Amino acid sequence: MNHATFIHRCLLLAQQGRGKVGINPMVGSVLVRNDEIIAQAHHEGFGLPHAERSLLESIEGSIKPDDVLYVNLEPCCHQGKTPPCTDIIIKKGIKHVVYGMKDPNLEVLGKGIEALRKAGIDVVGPVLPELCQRLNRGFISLQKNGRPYITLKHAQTRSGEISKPDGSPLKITSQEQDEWSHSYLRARHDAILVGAGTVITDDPQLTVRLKNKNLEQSLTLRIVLDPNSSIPKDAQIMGEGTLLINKEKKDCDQPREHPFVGADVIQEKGVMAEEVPVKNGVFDWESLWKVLTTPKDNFNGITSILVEGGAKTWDVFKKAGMIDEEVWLVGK
Ligand code: AOF
Ligand code: ZN
Repeated sequence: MNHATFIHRCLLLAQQGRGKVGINPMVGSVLVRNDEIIAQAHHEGFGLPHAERSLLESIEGSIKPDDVLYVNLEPCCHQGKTPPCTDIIIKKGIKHVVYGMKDPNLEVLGKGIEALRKAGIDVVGPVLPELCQRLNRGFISLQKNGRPYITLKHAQTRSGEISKPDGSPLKITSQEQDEWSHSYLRARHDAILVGAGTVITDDPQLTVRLKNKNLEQSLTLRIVLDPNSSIPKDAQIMGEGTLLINKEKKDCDQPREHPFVGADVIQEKGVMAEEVPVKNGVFDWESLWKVLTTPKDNFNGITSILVEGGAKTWDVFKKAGMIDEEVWLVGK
């Protein structure tokens, strides 16, 4: 029996939850009998049943003593919005569980495994922990650091330019590089973040455009740090799936309508807007993370951000040490 093959399969399933699970982890699970997958499921969305529960509830026949349940994250043993997975695993008579990584959530961490072992279940793992951790780096970051995982993406020419001398946009990257960054950067983060300056000069769409149409997913949130509500209301980015972060009204030097675009436009275009206090000239990080990781209405929160610029925004993140990974795309 090759455990790694089946954990791989769990990871593929888990990814289908990207952009839907909010601040929860992406989790996939398969049930294996005689080396063959006989059932599979993934965590389909925030507040919805967990992968293992979905899988076990879909099984009609009885569980056999040699059946093995695979899951890329340690099964939970706590009551959250959904009941503990360990309960249904035990109740259904599963005797073998293989997991990919421990759950960093302190309510679970190791206790899920313990509960299963206590019930006489043979538990094997971690299997492929690095790959499992890579997929759920956002969830891990949120659990451990209280903030999303942050990747900075830079693009510059070989001689170091990021725009034309007059500040107007410069095409830096090749089509191949663009395809790579859509598939490997934009599609693998919950949100893409830019500063207001980038929206004003470049008017970007910030959507995920994938060559393989089967992989198309447009659930990536677009965040604009727009303290002074200065982006034009007809910017391409003004639409559903965009969140504007504005200064609090009391921090504004001049009285003005707030947010600038007006509640009517926000509603008409389906844009979300939140106010975050400013401290020492930048948004207060803790308040920003709270807004981005607290589910509210239709927003389930995010756990990873791709910071696309511009230079001022990169600087603010770097100076504050709010950075986990940096990618440089160097054009001609
Ligand atoms: C699993 N399988 O598919 C997921 C797990 O509020 P709840 O009930 O959705 O619980 C969320 C927590 O449960 C989350 O923080 C993480 O610790 C675990 N997620 N566990 O066994 C799953 N999504
Ligand atoms: Zn669970």
